[in-house]
Amino acid sequence: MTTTTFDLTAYLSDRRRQADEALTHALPELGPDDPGKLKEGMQYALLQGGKRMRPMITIAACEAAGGSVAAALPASCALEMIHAYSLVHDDLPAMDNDLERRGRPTVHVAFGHAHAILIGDALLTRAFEVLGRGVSSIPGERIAAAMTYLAHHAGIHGMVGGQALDIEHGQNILSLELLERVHALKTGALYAAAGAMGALCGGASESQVRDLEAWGLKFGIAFQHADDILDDDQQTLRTEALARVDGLVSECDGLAEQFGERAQPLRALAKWVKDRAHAAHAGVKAD
Ligand code: GRG
Repeated sequence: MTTTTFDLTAYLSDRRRQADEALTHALPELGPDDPGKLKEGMQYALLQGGKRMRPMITIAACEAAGGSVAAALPASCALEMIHAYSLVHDDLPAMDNDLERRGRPTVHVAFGHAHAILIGDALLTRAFEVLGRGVSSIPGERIAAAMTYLAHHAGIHGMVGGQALDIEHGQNILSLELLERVHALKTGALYAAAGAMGALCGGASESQVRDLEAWGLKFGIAFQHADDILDDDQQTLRTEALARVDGLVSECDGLAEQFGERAQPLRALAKWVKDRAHAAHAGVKAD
């Protein structure tokens, strides 16, 4: 198909600004009534940095389906809140025991261990509240379906299950198949939710929702392979992983074809992941 030049940098900058603004309003307001400084902790975990890739995919999927940015914002916020909660819990001493994230002390270092658990819990539950409130233009049954996709992909059959699999295997992953199973659950699942929820909010048909869910899953796996190559993780599988990125991105493009010009952001995002993986493999530091 013919494509006009698409400025991904300008697109991301505009959509990130809108997602950031929506995230600010999606949190409980700060005030004197904040036992344990949980509200402050939620802001700390959610509003300081991060690439906002999951909201970007939610918005791009919604636009591919013919919807507006505004229609995708509640789902985008919900997803980013779940991502933020997962990072807070992942950094805890019982998990990765990380002291810094995004250049600052991790939440449990800044707020204490018990409160970090509660801040994660509060973000997780607030996500469903924000999604449930939705926007008036989206029918309730679509919001309910989006919630089901989100719970499915964030839970035992998605990110939480992937984290458990990762803990079980640790650094001893020698097959690409197992590595991809971990990536699909731990990282891909939230991107699959982004594709499906964006599609639902954009008014997509059932088959389009499934296709954009599949797009998100493949994108997420490719994103994690690219991250591994960039961080020099899983060194023995590096070259195989690069070939998989190419394959996954081309499958993404196949799925996006039906959406024509409206899928330009999705195509540009998939290309960005591919370029990132190739640059990292060649030893060039990407953003
Ligand atoms: C604790 C239930 C639970 C899950 C934890 C998030 C996670 C699952 C683990 C963190 C370690 C890791 C490498 C996970 C893969 C997902 C991932 C790439 C997280 C980082 O996402 P980015 O790059 O981060 O989008 P930013 O900071 O840009 O938001």
